[in-house]
Amino acid sequence: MAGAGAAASDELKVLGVWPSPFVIPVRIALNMKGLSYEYVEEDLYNKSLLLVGSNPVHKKVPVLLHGGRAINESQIILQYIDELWAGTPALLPSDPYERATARFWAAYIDDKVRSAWVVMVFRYKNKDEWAEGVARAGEALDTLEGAFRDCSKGKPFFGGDGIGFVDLVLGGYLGWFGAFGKIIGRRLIDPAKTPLLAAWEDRFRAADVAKGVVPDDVDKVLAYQQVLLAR
Ligand SMILES: N[C@@H](CCC(=O)N[C@@H](CS)C(=O)NCC(=O)O)C(=O)O
Ligand SMILES: *[C@@H]1O[C@H](CO)[C@@H](O)[C@H](O)[C@H]1NC(C)=O
Ligand SMILES: *[C@@H]1O[C@H](CO)[C@@H](O)[C@H](O)[C@H]1NC(C)=O
Repeated sequence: MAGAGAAASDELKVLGVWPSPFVIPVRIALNMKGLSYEYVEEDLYNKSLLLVGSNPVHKKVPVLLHGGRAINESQIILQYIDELWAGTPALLPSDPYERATARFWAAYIDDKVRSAWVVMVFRYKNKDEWAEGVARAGEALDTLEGAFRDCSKGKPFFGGDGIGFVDLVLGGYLGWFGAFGKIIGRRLIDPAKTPLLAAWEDRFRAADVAKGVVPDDVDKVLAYQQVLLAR
């Protein structure tokens, strides 16, 4: 790697917390690109000096450290990775219109799914508000069922044959969706209502690059939620 934008070394480090829907996509993207990286688990209630020093404005994870330089914000990190390690597998399509479409749906997820997730995680003790969060997630997932039909064109992922940008952004939530599924007694991505997305969920979870990154221990996620609620 050369040029003015090049990092001083190729060392990669991810600062994260294991159930974070924003950290998980970054780790899977690095796996997809075949890049090895050091993963540093943060305690969000006692942040490391490295995190505070790397992202002093937000002090949020994920942060990708590449040769000691910080890149912040999950979707920006995904684009950085895709631009720097261009080529196969690509996270974003090469066609500008298709790239715009992928960014549109990623932004939609970051708006509608994230806000419903925040309610489902943090308003758990207010049953009315919580049910409203589940309903709002359902509405967003209905919309995403149509997006999946259009984007995938009959292929397994939003990105086509392989996992892409939109898959990663939505896939980051699957650990939490599993936990909410245990609470509501059915899958949050309901196969009866959104069969394409339900089948997509199964494929995403089964991908080698997602193994060990997407949490599959529902009780561990629910225990983490209790820690968050206790603070
Ligand atoms: N927009 C950010 C959101 C990141 C975010 O909210 N991270 C949470 C963990 S899930 C965090 O670090 N929270 C710590 C804090 O707000 O103090 C992204 O996409 O990276
Ligand atoms: C906070 O983290 C530091 C190391 O980063 C550790 O030495 C200290 O014991 C931690 N404090 C608490 C209250 O967990
Ligand atoms: C990362 O965040 C810090 C502030 O927290 C900012 O100064 C820096 O420019 C950001 N860098 C990137 C590449 O996101």
